[in-house]
Amino acid sequence: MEPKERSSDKAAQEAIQLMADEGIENAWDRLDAQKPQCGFGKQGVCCRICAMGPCRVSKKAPLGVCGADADTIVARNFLRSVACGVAAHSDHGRTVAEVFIAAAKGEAKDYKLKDTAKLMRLAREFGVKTDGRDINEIGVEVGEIALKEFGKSEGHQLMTNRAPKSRQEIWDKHGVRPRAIDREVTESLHRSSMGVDQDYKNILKHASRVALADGWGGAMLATELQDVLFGTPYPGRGEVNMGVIKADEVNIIVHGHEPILSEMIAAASQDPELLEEAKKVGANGITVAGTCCTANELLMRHGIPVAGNFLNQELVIATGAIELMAVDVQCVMQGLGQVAAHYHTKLITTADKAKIQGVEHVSMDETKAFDTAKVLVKRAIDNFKNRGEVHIPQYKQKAVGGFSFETIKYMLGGSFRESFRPLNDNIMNGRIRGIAGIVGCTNPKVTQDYSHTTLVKELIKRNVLVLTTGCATIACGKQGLNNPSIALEYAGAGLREVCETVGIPPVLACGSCIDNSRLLVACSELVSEGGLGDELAGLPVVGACLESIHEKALAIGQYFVASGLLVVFAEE
Ligand code: SF4
Ligand code: MSK
Repeated sequence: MEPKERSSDKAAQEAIQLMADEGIENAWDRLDAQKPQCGFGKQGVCCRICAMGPCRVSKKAPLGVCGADADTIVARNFLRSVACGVAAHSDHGRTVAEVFIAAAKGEAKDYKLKDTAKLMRLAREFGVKTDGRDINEIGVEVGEIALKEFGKSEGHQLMTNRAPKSRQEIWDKHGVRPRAIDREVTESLHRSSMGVDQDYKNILKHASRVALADGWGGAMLATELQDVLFGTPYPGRGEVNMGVIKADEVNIIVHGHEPILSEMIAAASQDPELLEEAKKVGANGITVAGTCCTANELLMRHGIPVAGNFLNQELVIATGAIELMAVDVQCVMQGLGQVAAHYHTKLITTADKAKIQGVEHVSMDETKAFDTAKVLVKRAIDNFKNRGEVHIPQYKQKAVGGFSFETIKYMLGGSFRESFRPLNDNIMNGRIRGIAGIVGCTNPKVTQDYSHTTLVKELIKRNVLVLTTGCATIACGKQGLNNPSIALEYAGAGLREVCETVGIPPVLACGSCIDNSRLLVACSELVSEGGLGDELAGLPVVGACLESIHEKALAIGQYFVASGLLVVFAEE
């Protein structure tokens, strides 16, 4: 397959060709080697959850050994996938909550509670007393309440109270309002084990409940606590695509999801002593760039450049210009090890729960976060001398990121009257025809980025405001769609007029996978602002995930569905 059939990103096409010329495999080559992929697995009708199986149901053998039919097997597989996605996001949230508490207690001295205004809002929401109390004392209590959401023995997820009353009533009526996050994940595994829940409707109902524990639980907590810890994103400029890698500097790629370490690596790269060290080895500076959602987190808060999305992770190493890649959790391909082995790139895992066989591990200890980051940056500097030939595809685009819920509200209404009113009014008067959340991954089964960017262009042309998260955001960024001056050229007259009046681009980069929770809060605000109906289900809002790969994307899709929103989902 030609590089341009594999990716619509010109930088990626160049790197794919480079790897082919050097005989180095990437995800597309491994996909070719896997073909034809299993048809039973694709339809979800293969069950291997007990030792009487694996059972593959077909016309010839329509039931598994236990008697389970196709509906049960498909529903169980789906529930397990959603639960795994929820576990991934929520474990991320739990890690953030632990660091948050440690920061508030002064045990993780390199982290501070930065956005104290947001902390106070959370405190009020959680019923934490604030009068006359020290900010860190409030932080400890807020963090401990957040941490309890994962394993509390009674009550429902606190954040579900943010949804419109009408939606809460629907959840209660159907018994799907989520309890403790861990409980919903555990119950998913129990229900889907052999001989338990064998009514597909009942199984799918629990898929909604566990997914809601993510959207209005684990992921939402992760976003809120990260905002307090690292600052709530505000629009700022950055650059996107492999052209951000600098031939004359030490380059470090941070990849994965949790900003706990990447924030520190970004800070350490500015350390005067380390910059001096870089000079000594002949480099003009230190560039830190991100891939995947770590990139979104850093772009949103610091304008740190983005080197690419999921399918770019192997390609950036093929530039020959990456001294070190530090990875934490989620969406990190094991294939990185063999690609890095062809170059001088030092690949290092940092999360104790996510090691790769044969890859060096440096344990991230939040009590010594900055020191750990400095060690990694120094390793990168020391590796600069080992560089061979460098081929950096010279493509990059300017982008504006940082559209948190708070920012959108502020920009729409202004500092004294921040509100969604102008958005509701412009939807009601027809200038804006609706809102679309374009989210999710990039899958080698389809031409990289093509579906996301084509859909976004078509939507804004038809006056639909677009909000993006995850790798879809980076896909848009690579094609200039997060650059207001380029994106406005594609926008229809009504949308363009509103965007120019308010000062927002027609495509709003809203962050990483966990930040889809920002979209839920925004939808609730559309309802409470009035004029668009009193339920999430009635809103002119759609979510689309067209290049999905990860179980997290299924969890996101399902919590949007269970929140009453229309979702379009595809993986090829
Ligand atoms: Fe087969 Fe039933 Fe066991 Fe699944 S649970 S592997 S369908 S026997
Ligand atoms: S990184 S889950 S490939 S969006 Fe969040 Fe990208 Fe999907 Fe991973």
